[in-house]
Amino acid sequence: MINSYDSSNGKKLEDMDQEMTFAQYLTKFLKAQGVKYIFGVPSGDWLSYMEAMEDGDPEFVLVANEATGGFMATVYGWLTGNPGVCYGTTGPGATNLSTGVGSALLDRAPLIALTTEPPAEMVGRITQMVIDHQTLFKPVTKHTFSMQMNNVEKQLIDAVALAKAEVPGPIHIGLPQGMGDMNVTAAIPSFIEREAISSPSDEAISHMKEQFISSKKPLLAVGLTSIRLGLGDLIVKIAEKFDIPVVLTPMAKGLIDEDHRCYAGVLFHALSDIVAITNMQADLVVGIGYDPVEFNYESWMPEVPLVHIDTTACDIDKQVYTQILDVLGEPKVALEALLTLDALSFDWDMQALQTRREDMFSRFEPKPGVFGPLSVLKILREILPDDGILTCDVGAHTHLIGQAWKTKHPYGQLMSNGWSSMGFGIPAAMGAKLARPEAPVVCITGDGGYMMMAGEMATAKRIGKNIVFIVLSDTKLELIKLKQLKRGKVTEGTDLSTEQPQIPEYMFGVPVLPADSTESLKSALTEAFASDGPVIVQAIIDPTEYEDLILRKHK
Ligand SMILES: Cc1ncc(C[n+]2csc(CCOP(=O)(O)OP(=O)(O)O)c2C)c(N)n1
Ligand SMILES: [Mg+2]
Repeated sequence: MINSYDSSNGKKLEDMDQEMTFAQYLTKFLKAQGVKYIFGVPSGDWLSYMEAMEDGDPEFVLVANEATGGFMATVYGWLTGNPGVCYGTTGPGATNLSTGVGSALLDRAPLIALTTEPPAEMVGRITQMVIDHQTLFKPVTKHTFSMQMNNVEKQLIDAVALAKAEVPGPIHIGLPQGMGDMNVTAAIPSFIEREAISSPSDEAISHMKEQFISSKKPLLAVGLTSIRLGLGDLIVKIAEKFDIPVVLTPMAKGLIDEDHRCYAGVLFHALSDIVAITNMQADLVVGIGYDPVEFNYESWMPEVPLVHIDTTACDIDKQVYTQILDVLGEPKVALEALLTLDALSFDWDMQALQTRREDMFSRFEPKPGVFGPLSVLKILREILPDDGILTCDVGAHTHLIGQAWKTKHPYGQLMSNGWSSMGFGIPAAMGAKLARPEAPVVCITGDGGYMMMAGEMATAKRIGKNIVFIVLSDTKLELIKLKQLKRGKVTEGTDLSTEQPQIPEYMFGVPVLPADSTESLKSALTEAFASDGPVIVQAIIDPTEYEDLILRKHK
């Protein structure tokens, strides 16, 4: 519970308690926590908070739909480690916001969601815009509460500490109507550090070593906790020292090079059946920061023992998987302990692994004469610098990107594979650009996801920075269409239009460059990345490549 956090974390910045309005207090408090932006759509009650932000620190970023505010705050939270902050007004503002806030829950980001809450006496009565925000946010947050006027400092310190603590997630704070203008007397705390993670027990470490030593074919399965806790170097060292394969979840891409001799592929996405050949040979799985929110262990793991190195206990069907060792606590301690073992000789055929890897990537080479998603990925990879960030949406294209895209650094590829909401990619690119202004940022979205978020082109225009949005225009909700095909029954509801839509020159002031061939895409992307502002590249693609590559077996 929230009360268990110690308010002495976050010492007073300014010794003296000061009197000011709550709106002024909240904005000063957030600034001291490294919060540079609040994403949302305003309301009458929010005006006092915007007045308090007049010096632009933090800055209010107006979006077209509050869901975008939640997605941008999620990505901002990932990339900075500080809570991303978003706002929505009473009722419909809050429901829109909740779609983005769910991403912070299931994609694991520290986030503070603010809403203007109706007065307590009106909840349950029939009144314009009024619903119960506490009930609304309960299933999409780590914690939700209504702000009280007494001891505001402790309430906010606890909220930030809880948002950042393992596993990070969203906290919803309902701001009672009219609170912004009320006076409070409180001090501004300094930066609140993430709560330290305790070390795993000696007993768990020694059992882990025993299991590792006695296995013949251990497999490292790496998930998104490893990105958050910066475990990449240690994981690569272990893989190299013992010459063992590594599989990743989609959100862990970037932790090990796709050309590394120990790399076995990404779970769940394209050509997962090739990755499964490696998985099914393992006689021990060592999950490292493996968060099953992306893909449950039992969906791909052979029935062998599991060592789960993470900050939280393993979630798996314990009737089927009976030999599970949780090594809970700071994963670095467990990984360093593995590295102290003498070099061991395992039974993996690393030559065969290389052949499988090469075979997999050769199948991502575009076929001559076809301009499909594979050509888009190939050309973009040639053009995007290594420090670039690619965000993507949710659809058939995500399954391809997850496996085919070569990711040059952690957080180099951003996707929502826990919440998996269409509409994520465009806001994610804007959040990434604000968090990392020096990095080139590009988004790939399907046309269905683009339709959900087209109004955000106005947001991108206002932000004014160079972001390239590639829309894969295949006139279909292709992922669902492929699922229809698999069932042998194509029914209605997946054709977005009967023909390619006319491409406008501008979308809310953002130029749109069409591309329907390798050459036109190359020149459109070159022009787009050279621009000072946002640019849309609308790629008219043939989607037939997906059919052979995605929705394959995992076991
Ligand atoms: C908000 C939301 N609604 C519906 C879905 C289910 N869904 C997953 S992928 C998809 C189709 C996406 O189509 P598009 O954006 O065109 O991408 P494509 O599959 O064509 O690459 C749908 C409807 C979802 N994940 N999220
Ligand atoms: Mg589509």
